[in-house]
Amino acid sequence: MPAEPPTIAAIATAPGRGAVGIVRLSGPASSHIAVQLAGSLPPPRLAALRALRAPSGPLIDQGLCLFFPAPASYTGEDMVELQAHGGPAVLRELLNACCAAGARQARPGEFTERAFLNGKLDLLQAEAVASLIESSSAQAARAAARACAGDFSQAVAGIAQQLIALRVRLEAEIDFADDTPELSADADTAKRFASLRRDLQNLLAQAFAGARLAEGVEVAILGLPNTGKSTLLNRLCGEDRAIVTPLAGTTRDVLSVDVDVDGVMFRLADTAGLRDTDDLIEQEGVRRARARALNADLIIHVISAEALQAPDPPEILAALARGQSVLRVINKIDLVDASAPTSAAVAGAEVWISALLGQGIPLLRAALLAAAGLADIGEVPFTARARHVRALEKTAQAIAEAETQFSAAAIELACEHLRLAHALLEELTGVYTTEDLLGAIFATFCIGK
Ligand SMILES: Nc1nc2c(ncn2[C@@H]2O[C@H](COP(=O)(O)OP(=O)(O)OP(=O)(O)O)[C@@H](O)[C@H]2O)c(=O)[nH]1
Ligand SMILES: [Mg+2]
Repeated sequence: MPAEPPTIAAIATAPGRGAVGIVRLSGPASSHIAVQLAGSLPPPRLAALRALRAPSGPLIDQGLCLFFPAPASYTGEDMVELQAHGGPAVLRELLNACCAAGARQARPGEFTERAFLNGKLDLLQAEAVASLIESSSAQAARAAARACAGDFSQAVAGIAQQLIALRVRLEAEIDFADDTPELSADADTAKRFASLRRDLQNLLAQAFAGARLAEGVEVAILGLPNTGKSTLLNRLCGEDRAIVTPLAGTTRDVLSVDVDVDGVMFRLADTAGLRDTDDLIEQEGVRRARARALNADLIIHVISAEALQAPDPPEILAALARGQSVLRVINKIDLVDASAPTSAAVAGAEVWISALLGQGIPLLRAALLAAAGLADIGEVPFTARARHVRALEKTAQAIAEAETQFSAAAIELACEHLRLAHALLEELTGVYTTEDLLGAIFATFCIGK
């Protein structure tokens, strides 16, 4: 018999003061602990008013008590919710009382981890719970709610089914290797490979968009000094955040500001102008700008319309060589004559703006979405994480490899790669997990979730 899990308790509502605050318990001793605090338990799932006190202690508060017997609860275990007045002292006292009565404080994400371990949610749904809580736009929240409800998991299951059908078919061929495979069966298998590849590419694109929506896009604003990088940052966030002066070399520290573009969070980093300099402080600024460029999902390269002939800084060439997305933004168009291309005249690769006057900014916002791979994506079907995108990419590689082997009639090798692809998908939904992976995932949750 496995040992009973400890009963855990946590304050489930956000820190601070509120009208109502909730302490919840999960585990086999939940009802026993709640009886010590509340005197008696109400019938399952019915709220009742109770005087709440520490075991044989003074009154802490009067509040509502709710009992959710296993398995019909969030975690799948017995759970109790105590709803009291939402003051930090009251809730701390209630939590202490739960611990005095036999509970231990929950770790971050431990309730959801138990829900996962008890089969209430798969791993994709569990991670979506955190994304839903962290959502900072309505679109991100809607997509996270769909992922919580299982939309992403179902899409992965659809791919897994196709994969299983293909494995069954190919493994049967190995078993009957002496019989010559029929040509029609081969053509059918090839078709199945093609359809699997196509569906997986679609899912990958959706997961990519979902991850960008949930996690935001890291953007580094780079360029030569005095091109208007800080002015652009201020324009995009609508606030006077970065210092702007006519002097080249004004910005030294990296300044990060979150900007919402159609529900997607762009984390813009204004950086020091790129140049060789003897100034020690500016040198450090340039070093920081380069470091920021390395980790950016997207680089905005700001160029002055007055100095279009200036060679691109080596940092930009290096970013392009690394395969990073670079959006060229020609700024200060108000200073050049009317024959210069206007923002509308240049499609895609370059955007022409005046950060000072606000010209071309709507186009720039659209170009940011496009450069981040989110143009015309419409409503993103579900949120995802970078982990999922990586796993799906590896799955796609394994399937491509299997297809190559199949075309070369190396059926056993093809099966081996399909087996790997299948294992990768199962790791995604949590059929197979390691403690390390679970630890890393749930540690990012808040306590009480
Ligand atoms: N006319 C015009 N001036 C601009 C525009 N954008 C910025 N400027 C001016 O250009 C100068 C430099 O602007 P900043 O935003 O500080 O430039 P920067 O690229 O951040 O400069 P460093 O931090 O020194 O690298 C300031 O005097 C701005 O007012 C623009 O669109 N049009
Ligand atoms: Mg600046």
